Amino acid sequence: MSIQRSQAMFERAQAVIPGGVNSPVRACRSVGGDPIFIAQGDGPTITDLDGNRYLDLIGSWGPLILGHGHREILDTIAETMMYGTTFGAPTEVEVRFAEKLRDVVPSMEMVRAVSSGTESTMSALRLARGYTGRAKIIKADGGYHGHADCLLVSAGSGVATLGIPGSAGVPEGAARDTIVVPFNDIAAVEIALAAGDVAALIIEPVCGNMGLVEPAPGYLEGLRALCTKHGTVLIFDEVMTGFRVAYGGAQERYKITPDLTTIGKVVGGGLPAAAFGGRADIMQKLAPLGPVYQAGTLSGNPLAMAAGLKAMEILGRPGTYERLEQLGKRLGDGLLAAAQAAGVPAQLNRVGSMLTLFFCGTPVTDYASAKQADTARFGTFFRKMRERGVFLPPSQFEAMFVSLAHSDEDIDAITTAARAALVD
Ligand code: HOZ
Repeated sequence: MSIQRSQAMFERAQAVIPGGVNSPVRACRSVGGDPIFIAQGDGPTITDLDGNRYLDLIGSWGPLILGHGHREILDTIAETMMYGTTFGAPTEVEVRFAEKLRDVVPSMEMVRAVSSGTESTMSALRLARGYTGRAKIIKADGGYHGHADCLLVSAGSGVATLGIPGSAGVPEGAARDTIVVPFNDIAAVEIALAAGDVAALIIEPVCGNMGLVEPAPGYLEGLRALCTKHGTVLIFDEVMTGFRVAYGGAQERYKITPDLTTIGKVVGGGLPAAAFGGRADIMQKLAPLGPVYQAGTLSGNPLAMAAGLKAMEILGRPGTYERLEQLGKRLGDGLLAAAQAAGVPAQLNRVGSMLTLFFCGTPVTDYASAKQADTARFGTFFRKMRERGVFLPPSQFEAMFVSLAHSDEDIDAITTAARAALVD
C-alpha cells in the first residue's frame, strides 16, 4: 500500500501547521509511521489521498455514529445553509436543539450551546464555581475534559498518548485548585471532599480518554451521594458518552442524575457543536440572568444545530442502541478472540459501541492499570491494521467507535485483519 501523496502532503503541512496536524494525536507519533490525509468518507469507510480505502473505527473521534456522509444529515445541512450560515442572533433551531436535549437527557433542564467539548467543560466549571463560590475542583487521574488550563492536570487522551505529565503554559495558579483522584476510587473522593470547599467534581462517567474504562459497580452512585452531601456540583462529562452508550448517555445507562452535563461530538451531527446544561437553578446563574459570563460568536450556529438535531432524531428511531450494542459486542468479542488465538495478553473494555483493546494481562480499571499496557505492541498493531485497511485510533489511550454504518461483514473483516496483524 502506497501512502506517497499523504507523505508529500504531510511535508507541506509541517511547514505551516505545527507538527503538520491540528490536533496532536493525529500525527501518529506514538504509533510510528506518518499520518494519512483523508480525501473522502463514505458510510463505514474513509479514503486517503492515495486512494486507499479503510474501514474507519475513529468516526472523527465519536461524532459520526451514523457513519460518513449520512444522506439525511447532508440534506439537512444543505437545506439549512440556503437560509444563511451564521447570524450571531437567536434562531428557532437553537431552541429546538435545546428542547430535544432536555427531552432525551432530562437532567439538562436548561441548555446552552457552544462549539466544542472544551468550551462546554470550561464553561460548566466556571458556572459551578460561580454557583458555589468555591474554587477547587476534582478530576480523575487520566480523565480528559478538553484543554482548558485547570483541566490539563494528569489528563488522558493526547497528553497520555505523548507521555507528558501536563502542559507547558499552564500557570501554577490555574492548576493549584485542581485535585486529582484515581478513577473508580470512592475513598479518595471522600477524602478530597471532606473539607467542604470543592466547587465541582467533573468526571467522564465512562472514561474514554485513558482508553475505555467502565465505572465499577456503585462508583457513580457513590459520587452522586458524596457530592450531594458536600454541596459539590457533580458534572458528568458526556462529550464522548452522550447519545453513544445509550440515547440519554451514561446517565441513562447507569441511572445517575448529575447536576450539570457537558455534551458534544454526536450532538453536532459531524459539525462543531457542543452544549452544557443541567439544573435550572444552576444554569440561571449564567449571564444575562446571572453573574457567570460565558459567550461565543458561533455558539448555536444554525448549521451545526440543524445537523445535530437531525442526528438526535435519527438516533431516536427504534432499534438503534440495540444494533450499536450488537455491533460493539461482535467487534469486542472478535478482537479479544484474535488476541487469544495469537497468544497476546489483552483486555477488552467495552461499553456499547465504544471499546479499547489493551495489550496487558491484568484488568484495566483506572489510569495506573491502563499505563501497564504495552504501547509498543499497540503501535505495531495499529500499523499492521492500517496496512490491512483498518483505521484505528492512533493511541492505546483512546477508544474505538463503531457506527451504525458498519455491517456485520465489516466487523468480521476487521477481526479477520486483527487475527492476521497479531500473528504476523
Ligand atoms: N484526542 C481527542 C480525542 N480524545 C481529539 C483527537 C483529535 O481530534 O485529533
